Formats: sequence, C-alpha cells, structure tokens
Amino acid sequence: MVNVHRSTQDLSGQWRIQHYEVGEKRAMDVAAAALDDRFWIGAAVPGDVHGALVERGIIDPPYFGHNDAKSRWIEQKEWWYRTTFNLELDASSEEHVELVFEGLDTFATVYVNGHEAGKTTNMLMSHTLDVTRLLRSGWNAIAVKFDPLHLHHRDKEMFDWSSYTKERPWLRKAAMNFGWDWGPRIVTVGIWGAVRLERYTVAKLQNVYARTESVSKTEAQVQVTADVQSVLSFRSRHKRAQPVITTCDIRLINDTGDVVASSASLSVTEGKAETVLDVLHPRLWWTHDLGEPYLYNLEVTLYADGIAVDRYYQAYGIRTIELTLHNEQGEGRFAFILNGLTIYAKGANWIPADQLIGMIPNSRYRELVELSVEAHMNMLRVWAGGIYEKDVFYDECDRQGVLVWQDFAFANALFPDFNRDFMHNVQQEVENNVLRLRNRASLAIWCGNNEIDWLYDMKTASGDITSPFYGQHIYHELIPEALERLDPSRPYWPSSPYGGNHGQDANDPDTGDRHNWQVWHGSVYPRKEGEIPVLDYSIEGVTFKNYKKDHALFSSEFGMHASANRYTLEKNMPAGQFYWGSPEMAYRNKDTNHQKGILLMEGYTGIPQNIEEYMNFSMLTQAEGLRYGIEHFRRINDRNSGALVWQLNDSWPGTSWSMIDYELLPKASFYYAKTFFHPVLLSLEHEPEQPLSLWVVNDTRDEVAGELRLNVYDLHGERLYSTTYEVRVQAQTSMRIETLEEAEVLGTRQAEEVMVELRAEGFKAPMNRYFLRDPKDIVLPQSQLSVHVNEEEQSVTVTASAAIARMVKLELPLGRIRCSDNYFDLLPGESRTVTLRHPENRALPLTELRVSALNGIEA
Ligand code: BMA
Repeated sequence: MVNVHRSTQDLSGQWRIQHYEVGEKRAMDVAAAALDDRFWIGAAVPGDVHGALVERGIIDPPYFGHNDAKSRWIEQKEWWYRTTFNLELDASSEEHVELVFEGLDTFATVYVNGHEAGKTTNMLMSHTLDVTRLLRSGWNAIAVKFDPLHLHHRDKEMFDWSSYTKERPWLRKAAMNFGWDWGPRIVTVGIWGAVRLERYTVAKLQNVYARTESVSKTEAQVQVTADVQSVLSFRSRHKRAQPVITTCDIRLINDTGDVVASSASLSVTEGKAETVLDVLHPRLWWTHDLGEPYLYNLEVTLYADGIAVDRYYQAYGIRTIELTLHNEQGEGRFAFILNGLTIYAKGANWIPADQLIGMIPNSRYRELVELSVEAHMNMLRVWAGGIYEKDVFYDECDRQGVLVWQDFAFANALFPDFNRDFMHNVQQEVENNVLRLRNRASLAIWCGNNEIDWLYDMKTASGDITSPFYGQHIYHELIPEALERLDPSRPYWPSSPYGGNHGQDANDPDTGDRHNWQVWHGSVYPRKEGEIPVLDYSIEGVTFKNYKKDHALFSSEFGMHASANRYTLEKNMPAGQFYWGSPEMAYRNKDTNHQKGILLMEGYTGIPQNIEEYMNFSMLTQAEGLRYGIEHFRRINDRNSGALVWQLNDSWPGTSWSMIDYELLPKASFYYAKTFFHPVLLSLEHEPEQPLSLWVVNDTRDEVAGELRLNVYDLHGERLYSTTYEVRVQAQTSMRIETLEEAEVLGTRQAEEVMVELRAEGFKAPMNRYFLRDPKDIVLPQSQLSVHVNEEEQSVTVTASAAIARMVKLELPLGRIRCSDNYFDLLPGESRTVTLRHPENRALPLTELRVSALNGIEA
C-alpha cells in the first residue's frame, strides 16, 4: 500500500465537563486555552452529561425508580466540555486540518485555543470545522459550550400538534429525548459521537458514492463517483507554478485481498472522478435468510501530482434494491425486490437502544442485530423519533444481512417549514446523512417521516389542528429533491404509513404501507380521508383478532405491550414495589390509557391478579397476538409483502411493545418469532367453531416438499388424532393444504381440551402448536416439571409430566443471557434442552435458575 498523506487523530476519550447558570460566566473566559480545569468532572467522549454524572456518582442512575425526575435540572444549565492534546505541525507544510464531531447534542459553540470556531444547531448530523489556522504545534485546547435548549425555543411559536412535548419542532434533536409512549423524558446534552482531527494536504476525497447498477449471475456493474476537493490555501494555490493534477484509483477487493475490478488513473474533472466497475461472477449481498451477506471492500485512492494524498476504504455489498408498488396485474403492492427477487420483509421497528444515546456501547448494537437475525428478521425500521443511527448499527446490518428501512427524523408533529433557517438546518441534516449512509448495502429505503401525513389528516378532521400542514415541504419537496441529486439508487417513501386511494386515508390497506393500531390503540377502520377518527376502547375494539381483518400490502407497525422480564423490573424498582398495581410499575408504563392493555388481556387470558400473572399474561398475549397477526399476513403473501413489529427493543427498563427488554432479555414473543418468522412456516388458521385450515408458507428460494403432519392431543398428552398430508409448495408462496371441521379432529372431546400440533416431515420447518380456544376458556390441569441442570454444558433440560406444561419459563437473575429457547409448551413426557450463555461468557448463576409454567412449577 502506498503511503497516504491524510492522517487522523482521535480526540475521543476522557474530557472534562462543568456547568454554569446561563450568563454566570463569560464564554471567552471558560473557553480560554489556559483555563485551569483541574477541578472539572471527568467525562467520556462519546457520551453525555447524564452518563458522566452517573459514572461519577453525582446523580443517581436515572432508570432506577423515579430517578429520571431528579435529573431534570441538567437541562436548565449551560454545560461545557474541555480537552487538550498535542499536535506536531510542520510550519512549512500546506496541511489543511478539520475538526470533526460525529455528534453534538445540540446547541454547541466550539472553541479552539480560545477562538470561537463555529456554532452548531443539530444533534442529528456530524459537524466539520476548518481549524487549520487555529491550531498550533504543541499543546492545544478545545472547549465546547452547550446551551440549555430553552434559550433556543422559548421565543418560538408553538404548534397545535407536537406529540409528547411542545418545544421540540424547532429543535433538531431526537424526539424521544422529550419522552414518548414507551420512554421517560431525559433531555440529554453533550458530545455523543466521536471527535477527531483530519489532516489533509493539497486535496481530499469529499464524498464517495457507489451504487450497484445491475446484477446477474455472470456480471455486476457498480458505478462509483468520487468528489474531490482542493484543500490548498488561497496563498499556496497562487504560489504554485502549475495547477495540481489529481487522479483516482478505484478498486473492488474481495475477502481474500484480490482485486476483482478496478479503474486506474481516473482523471478528476470539475471535482469528480467517475467509473463503472464490471465485476465478473459477482458474489451478491443477500439478507441472511436468502443467502450470504457478502461484502467486498471498496478502495478509492486520490493522487495529487502522482502522490497518494487520501484514501477511502469501506465494506461494500453488491446488490440492487427496488420497491414495487404494483403486481403484474397492475394491482397494488408494496414489495421490496432484492437482486431481482421479490422478498417478504420480516422484522421490527428499531428505537434508540438507550435513552442515553451517547453512552451505548457498540456491543449493544451487535447483540440487538444478532438477536434480530436469530428471530429470522430480515428488516429493521429505524424509526423517525430517534436518530440516524450510528455507523456501527449499519456495519452490523451490512455484515449480518439485515435490510434497513430508514426514516428521516421527523415524528408526530408539525415542523416550521416556512422558516428559512430551520429549512437550511434540515437541508444540511438530510444531505449529511444521505452522504454518510448511501453506500450501505443494508439500506433499502428512505422514508420521510413517521405518521405525520396520516395523523395530520386525523387531527385536522377531529378539530385538534387548525394550522396548515407545516412540514410538508420537507417530506414532499426538500427530501425527494436532495435524494434525486445525492441518492437516486434507492426508493423514497414520503411517510409511514402512506398511501390512500379513492378517498381512503393514508393508512389505507390498498396502497402503500400500513400501521395497524386497531389492535391495542383501538382505532376504528376503514376510515376515509377527512372523517373524524373513532376509537373503540372495548375488548372487541382492541383485540388482536382484528389483525385478520387487515389486508394491508405491507404492515410496517403493529404490536402490543408485554411486561419486561422479572430481572429487568426487580433491578430497576425500589424494594417493595415489585407488585402488580404499584406506583413504580405504573410509572414504567408511559402509554396513554393503561386500560387498553387490561382490555386486551381480559379478552384473552383474563385480567391478571398479581405481578406473576401480569408478566405471564401480558407476554403470552403479545406473543400469541403477534403470531396471530403475522401468520395471517404471511398467509396472504400474494398481497402482503412485509410485517414489521412495533417494536424490537427498549431504551429504558419500562413496559412497552418491545420484543426484547432493556436488559436485552427477550420476551416470550421473541421466542415465538423463531417460529412465526421462520422462512418456512406451518400455520393453522382457525376461529372457535370454525373449520381448521392448515397452511404452509414458503419464503425461501426453493420449493419445499414432504409431508405435513397434524397431531391432536388432549391436555394430558393423549394423542387423539394424527394424519399427514403431502405438500409441495413453490418458492415464495403460501398454500392452504387442507381444511377440516372442528368435529373431525375433536372426536368426542371439547375444543377446550385439546392442543393441535403441526410438524414438517421430509422438509425443514419448526413445529407449531395451537390451542383451539383462548387461555381464559381453557382450564389447564396441573403439570409437573422436572429440571436437570448440566453445569458443564451450561444447559438445562426440562421435562413435563401429568399434563401439558403451558409457557415453560426459565429465569436467571442476570441481563443479556441468551437462551436457545424459552416460553415454550411441553407435552407430558416431552423434554427440551435449552442452552444458555452470556455474550461475554460470564458464568451463569445456574443455582438461581427458576423454572415455571403457567400451570406448573418445578416438582
Ligand atoms: C406508533 C409509533 C410510535 C409509538 C407507537 C406506539 O405510532 O410510530 O410513535 O410509540 O406507535 O404507540
């Protein structure tokens, strides 16, 4: 490798922080290079003030009890960060030096050696400052002042719609900081991204854009554009006798280091070098369920007068991605096409992995994406109320083969699109993030906002909003215009949900994507545009059985609450508060109208009477409810092409729609997902007193063939009925195999007394089990569990006897534990061995293992 002139110096690490009242100090005094900051508080960068104060024991951990409310004073103060570092500068060199902040939260003024270098007003993008003339050889100081937010919104107009808090529309900051219906208000401040110095000579690669134009088995075409910028100072440009000649080498390198395609000595004209790389026999990037997420490395080297001055080196997956809105008959569709193959998107919505975004360790991203893959998810939606995620998130999605639906950060509010400065800020944010993310194989779609178009109509119709649609210029003009210039390679969708034909509203099942909030929130559908929205808070109004009425083309949000796991709750609640109905439990639930969850359980499991029942009943309702909806959506895959659960993860230890709780312990629904999201699904479609339909859904690229076995057991495990059907199901289709009357499988038994099991024989698909009536209508006999722990193998074998054990649950008092299975049903005599491990191979407290079932405990 040739030596490259550009160099990077990481300035992340330990900084110091201090706070003042607004106006208490003169900025120039605190920013002064020589200020004695010995007594300031040590703080990690990246990070934030809350995290630093917790680490030093200055504030109490904000997720314990009501502690978040105790740290509200932080948002009233002016916060300062300082660091010093050494630099060797060659006085004669023509070096150009930039100070890069990957994340500043939010209103920052940056000082270098006491000089004000610039101000920033946006948490949701990186900021680059030219500091060439401010640095000196030897010792240097950087200070960053953060204003309290109120200085920037207190004189601003408030809009009649901004969910959860009124001040945020003017602030380009993660919306969820101000509280959401699953998280507390914790208004963070600080340097949440890495900081570095970049030193260049003569010229630099400003941006690189790589896009796959076409793929086939034999060939792929990758178009690469490099934007080159001269960084010569005015003076040195004029000193030179000849203009600098810049060229680029562009190479694609495989995992064994071989160059598979290249273009050498490309001339840079008008600041651009461009080429099309022809890759023979390309290894394509696929989602993990359809193939291998193969990554090449793309290398662009910039030469100035023959000397290598800059280099870009990034993993790059070759793949095409399209969104189709019609099928061959011209009917509505909303389907992603990956490398020419129409795929079924299975996954969930992603929220920031912690309220304290700057404090999230990279391992948390890796683990959450690993868990998604384990649950057979192939798409995650980065929801608009958070951030454009950190690079590590996309690294993991690229590497693990998960597609990303990326929202722009506009959620549930009106935004001042009439204001020039605001729109300038938004423009910078959009361009900055598009340029950062557009080479990602995982990135499948850009989406303008969360629920704004849809809710604007609902809220206008109900009279809650009387103002014009402020913000629409962002989603309908600014963003699409920027994408056309900077990333025409992938689809853009203005909002989620979006669509609406024949007077139906944006959440219309016949066009675009759809959020199903009949279930849980009780919205009544169908609804026409302009109609007053109606809520039905009743058992029938909120039940998950409503999913079957939903013939959405793509279900991008739907879900239900479930309790967090015992460990997560106990760890974060004061002693004596771990009981159903405690003020602390209620505080964990930020949703409006807690009655919805009760109604949902009332109609399915019955109302819980204690915390144990609450954990069990809410988890069972969520798991069975998601299964009910997702199996339906997947059975109608001639129409529906995606199911993204609301929501994957949690940002604090609360009660929410998440499938994985804050301590990274999956809820029951996660283990159910291993079956309901499996590429080959055996599914029973059934309603009480109606026939049973047996289905096979095949999302793979190959036909599946073999036999489908149907077994019916009574609650004591006696097999009442067994039969098989021959199946042959083509790739990417679903098929009804057989329909039977209830009476046929029940014989002399009642529907409350049986469990139905589907098994694949001769092909691979997880077994799937169903009860024919809701849990509240089934009286389960007591089951006995025997448990055998194998310390050496770190595994546990559970065996049931006497009766079917419903929802067998393994609990350990430790976070991040991975169980190969959990929350399963066992027939009497049946055993299951579950392996357990900690991602850092910590010893597991197996002696404290608790094993239970809804209807049984360890014998
Ligand atoms: C949708 C999401 C979130 C919200 C969730 C649950 O509206 O987009 O705004 O948290 O539903 O209410």
